[in-house]
Amino acid sequence: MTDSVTATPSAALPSTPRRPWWPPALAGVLALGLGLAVAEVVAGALGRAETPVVAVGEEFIDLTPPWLKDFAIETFGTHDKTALLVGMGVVLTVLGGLIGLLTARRKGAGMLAATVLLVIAGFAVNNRPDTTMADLIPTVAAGIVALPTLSWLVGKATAPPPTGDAETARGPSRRTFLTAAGITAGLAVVGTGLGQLLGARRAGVETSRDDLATSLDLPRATPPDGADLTVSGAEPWRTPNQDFYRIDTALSEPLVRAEDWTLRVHGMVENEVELDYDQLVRMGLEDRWLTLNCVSNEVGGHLIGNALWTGVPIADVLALAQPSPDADAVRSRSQDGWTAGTPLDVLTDGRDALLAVGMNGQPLPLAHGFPVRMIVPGLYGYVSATKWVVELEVSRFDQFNAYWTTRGWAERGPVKVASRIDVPSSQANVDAGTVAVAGVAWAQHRGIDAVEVKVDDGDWNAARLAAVPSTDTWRQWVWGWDAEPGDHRLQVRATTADGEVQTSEQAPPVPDGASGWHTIDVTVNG
Ligand SMILES: Nc1nc2c(c(=O)[nH]1)N[C@H]1C(S)=C(S)[C@@H](COP(=O)(O)O)O[C@H]1N2
Ligand SMILES: [Mo]
Repeated sequence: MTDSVTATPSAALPSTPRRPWWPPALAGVLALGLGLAVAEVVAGALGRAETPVVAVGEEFIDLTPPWLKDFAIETFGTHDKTALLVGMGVVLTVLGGLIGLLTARRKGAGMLAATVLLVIAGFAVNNRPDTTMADLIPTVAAGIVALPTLSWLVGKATAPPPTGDAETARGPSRRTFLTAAGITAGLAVVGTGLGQLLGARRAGVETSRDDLATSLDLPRATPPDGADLTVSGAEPWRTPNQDFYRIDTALSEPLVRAEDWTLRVHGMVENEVELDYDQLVRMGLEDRWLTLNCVSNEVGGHLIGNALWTGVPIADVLALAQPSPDADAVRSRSQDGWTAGTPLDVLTDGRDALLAVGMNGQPLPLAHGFPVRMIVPGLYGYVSATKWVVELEVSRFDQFNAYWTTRGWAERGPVKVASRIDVPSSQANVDAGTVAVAGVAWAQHRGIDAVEVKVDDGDWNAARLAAVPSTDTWRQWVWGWDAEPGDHRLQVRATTADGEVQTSEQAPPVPDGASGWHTIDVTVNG
């Protein structure tokens, strides 16, 4: 068989021309380019900033050693970012070309190389501060488009001539490839343009926020004296914005510029009111330390944070509208249609329930409800802390359901008294001797009067409490444990200022918040 083939006189076939290298290389470049363009479109549509290209670029900037950064800034000045993007373009072109060539020789290997490249980009996205799983969607979309395109286009680039005629190297199959390549390139260009356009919306909101950072004159968010015990390993009393837990149903953050924002107050009111951002802010801003927590927080969990919020009392805004005496609830609605039902009396009983515009001395971050959100001390977030709020409807609880109350969660959501051990950490090994046991306790708007720690089956020991500016924040505590070698169990419980001792009864988060004592096991080395 082999013999007969090799024996075929070469004169019987036209000498097979060496296939040119560039079509599969071009196919690789275009497939990668289209994938990245799709990522731009998807990121733009979702309002996500982290496209694979942006994330890899940012990781590169972060990983650049200082000498190279200095060199780049010296050489390219303010064009250093452009230089980086051009450099990335060159690298991506070369990589795309190599992947195309590899795919032409060994398809599996080429596809694998392309996948590896996208996985690396995925890691870069994931590594950026502030990203969530949703930020990976553009990169995944890039893969879904780039891989089949690569296979298809390389196939066209390497398709054998339909006849043995050498001329066909320039014949129909080459033309088919060039058409396919042209279409891919066209789509990539259109996609990139569309992505830029969509991304501009987010950029507009970020600009709006940046402008407020200077014009709002927000306070410096320095914790009050004595509030932070600064025990090593414990969570700081003030939660930095980038560490503040984020919970919402929005796949992409609603994008609302402060200039475009309005709040409508209506329903069972004497006067319907509509306020824009400037009108709201001119009503007078107040700064309040408030602790916000999620009803889904498990005992010992971290869906809780404490920040300095700047905003206008909700009661002042409601007073403009004059709620009817028959009303007992306010249904708030976000720009993306999420709703919460809050007791009207809670909003008007004098507590610091705010329409917040600032968080820790910054305009609200987009993820935390820019430009305006609600925050109500003493209630879980799901019944009170509406982000991107645009509407307050004064109503009655028997006349509506809110987002989570139609899904099995309680209609009212007062915060349950709770406490947490931060140090030592669960399963820690510590040395015998005096060990600082420390953590936080909270019962917003009632206040914490005592925290006690129990070791194994011993007595309750009173912890020392840190200072707090009001009853509306969590309170740090510390207790010096004379730790003896062996395995031990630590438990904590808090008592509110109005005398409620935290129950040991364990309840899951559904329907109205978890309860039970935070319990950890530690080993004391002999
Ligand atoms: N628009 C909107 N606001 C929302 C939510 C949401 O899904 N959409 N979730 C609420 C819940 S359940 C909580 S616990 C808090 C969390 O606020 P944070 O993400 O700023 O920590 O926001 C509340 N406000
Ligand atoms: Mo929540």
